[in-house]
Amino acid sequence: MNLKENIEGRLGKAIAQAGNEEIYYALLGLTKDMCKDKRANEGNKKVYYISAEFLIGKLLSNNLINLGIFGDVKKLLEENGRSITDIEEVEPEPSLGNGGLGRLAACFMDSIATLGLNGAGIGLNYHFGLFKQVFEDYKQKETKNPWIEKESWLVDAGVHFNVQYKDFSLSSTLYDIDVPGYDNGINKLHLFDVDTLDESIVGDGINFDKSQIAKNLTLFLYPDDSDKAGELLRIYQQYFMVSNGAQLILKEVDEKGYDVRKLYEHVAIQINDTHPSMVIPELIRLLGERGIEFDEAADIVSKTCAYTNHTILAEALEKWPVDYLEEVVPHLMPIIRRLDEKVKERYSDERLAIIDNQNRVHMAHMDIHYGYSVNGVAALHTDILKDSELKVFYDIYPEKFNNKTNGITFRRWLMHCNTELSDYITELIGDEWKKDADKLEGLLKYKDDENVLKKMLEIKSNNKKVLKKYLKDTQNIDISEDSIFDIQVKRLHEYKRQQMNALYLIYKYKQIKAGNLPKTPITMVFGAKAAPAYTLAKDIIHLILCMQQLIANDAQVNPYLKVVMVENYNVTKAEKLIPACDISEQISLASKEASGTSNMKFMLNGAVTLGTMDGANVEINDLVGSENIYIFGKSSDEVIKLYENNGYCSRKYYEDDKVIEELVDFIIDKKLIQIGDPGSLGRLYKELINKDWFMTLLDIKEYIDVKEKMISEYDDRMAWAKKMLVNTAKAGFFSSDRTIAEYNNDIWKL
Ligand code: 26Q
Repeated sequence: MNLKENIEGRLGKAIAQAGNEEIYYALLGLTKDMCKDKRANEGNKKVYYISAEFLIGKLLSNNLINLGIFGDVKKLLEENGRSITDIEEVEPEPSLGNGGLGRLAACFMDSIATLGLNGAGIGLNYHFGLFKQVFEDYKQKETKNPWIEKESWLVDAGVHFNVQYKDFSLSSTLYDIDVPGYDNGINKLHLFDVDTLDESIVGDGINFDKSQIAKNLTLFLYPDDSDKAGELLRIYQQYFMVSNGAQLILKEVDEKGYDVRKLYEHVAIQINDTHPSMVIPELIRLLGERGIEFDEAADIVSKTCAYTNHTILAEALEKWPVDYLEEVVPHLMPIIRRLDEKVKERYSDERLAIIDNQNRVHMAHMDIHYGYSVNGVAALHTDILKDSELKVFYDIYPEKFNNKTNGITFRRWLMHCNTELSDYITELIGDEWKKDADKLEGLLKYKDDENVLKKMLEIKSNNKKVLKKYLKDTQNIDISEDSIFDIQVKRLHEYKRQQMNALYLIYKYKQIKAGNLPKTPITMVFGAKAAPAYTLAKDIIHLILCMQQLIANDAQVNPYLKVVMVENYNVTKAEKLIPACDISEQISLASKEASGTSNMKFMLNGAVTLGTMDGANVEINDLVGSENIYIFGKSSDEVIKLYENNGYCSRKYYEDDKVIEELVDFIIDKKLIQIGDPGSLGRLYKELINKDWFMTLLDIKEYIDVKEKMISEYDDRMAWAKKMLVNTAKAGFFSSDRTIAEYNNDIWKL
């Protein structure tokens, strides 16, 4: 049967006669059936990637690409007067992640399958996801983000487990999502759900009774943990994820007839940050139930589990009070205590303890002692872990530490989101780059070819037009494709310094008011969700939204400067924003951004980075060379020293520099107070002067200078296009296929 007959058979009518929804569901069915028929990736050893987040994005187009029929489907739809873009609109985006860590897990799923490796993801099936962000009164409000429909990618696997808590147990159902590799076999993403979930307990916004665990367990990712009930709920969730995961792994090992005493010969478990760390004591417990002595069980598990660290922010490293664990998972505590005792028998240094002297369990410490690999996610990040943050561990286990610089899947982040550039690259250098990303370097031979450079600019301009229409349709905002698109999209956090970008915005606004007009107009785009209980992050969003309003209503300024804060930034929006970007904002305080991955996506799509020497920016800088990137700010060494000797005082910067003072003061200028909330703006103003923990004022002057230089150099269009080309050409290193090959060679050894 040909494609047309297949689809029309599912529709029961001609494609031309069907609605977009009908076509979407027909293609969903077709794709799922094709996955069913395809070979599964297999092998003697399997990796399980356990993660609280899998930010997978919409799946239809990517699955069609990986199955090799995207082009045919697109063409067939066009022949029948339909467009794949309209069909894509119908698909809801699963909201199973927050930011980089979750999107990385999704890219890794794609690459593991694409390399034909035997692997699976293990996570939770949150019905309302993280939350949906809406703007009201220039503030972020949260609502639930339902995404599961009757027909979806989820397939009931018919697998059920019991998970035991202190006074009750919960039963689970496993839902699977197929992950087709690009021109390779199929893997599975396993998402566990609790059978007793009750969606109706969610009232207005995202509030629900946090004590009703059986009903609330898989409602939300990262439910509010600002009180004890919230923290307990997070432990309930984490244990549900790892207990189901561990039971599934042992079930598969049994089915294959492997010896669990040799678990590590058949299984590698990658622990994605500390959220799944309880898998270690849980596996030891389950091996104990099978009659394996504690020491041997601990040894087996230690040879099976590997840990990835994604942050050096102390506050994000999980430490659970012993009392809380006793309340939720008392059967794990004797195991954790014994693991801690064994550590303390060998090492007297308090900093190495699993249970500290305040009776808190350090999840990362458990991972490092009882895992066989510890990796950071960019070269600089791993160095900082070794030299400072985890130095005491590196001193005793140097052989466990390794770096795995993050990557992104080029299927989604170029072939799918930027078809025109992708096709043009193929026209120039052939399509080997799709399987061997380093081949992109072949583009370098065109770096002085005017026709090629012009074409690059034309494609960028086309992508800007697409984004322009999208923003008009979705947020009723007008922007110009002839302006510079300057974009910062990522989780909202002080260390990422969206507030510094907002201060630049104030600077530019004041410049224009004073008659210093930019030669080319500038469009500044922000996209970010703030954690619901993170007040300052919400204050920063408020400032940006107030500036957006102020500028939109100022006829003197808005021909030259526009601000767009994209509502509910997610993967789908990223796919529209990234191909249209000129300036990629990667401005975290050096030493704080473990890697960043949007920096890689922007680079691949021909944006030029404006950044600090932080995370993977350092590696981007090394690859493209200083003429193709704009770097500013203090180095990580300098910043680390400032923290060590309390050497930063923001007030001094504020008081000693007129320009800085004027920018900060504008946050509480009456023009903004009239639009926004004086309480929120005042709080941010005071914070910047009195604390500014992430040193915004330290780098702001240099940031402004370098950004101004960058904007002026944009006008030399040919020189700029060359930078674009070099960035794309050098992005091959950041393919997640490379990252996964390294994980496999160095850690998993499948
Ligand atoms: C911790 C405790 C309590 C509640 C929540 C959390 C929590 C939740 C999410 C801590 C961390 C996260 C997410 C972290 C994250 O996304 N990290 C990013 O990981 C990317 C992939 O490695 C890196 O590129 C980014 O630099 C890093 O910020």
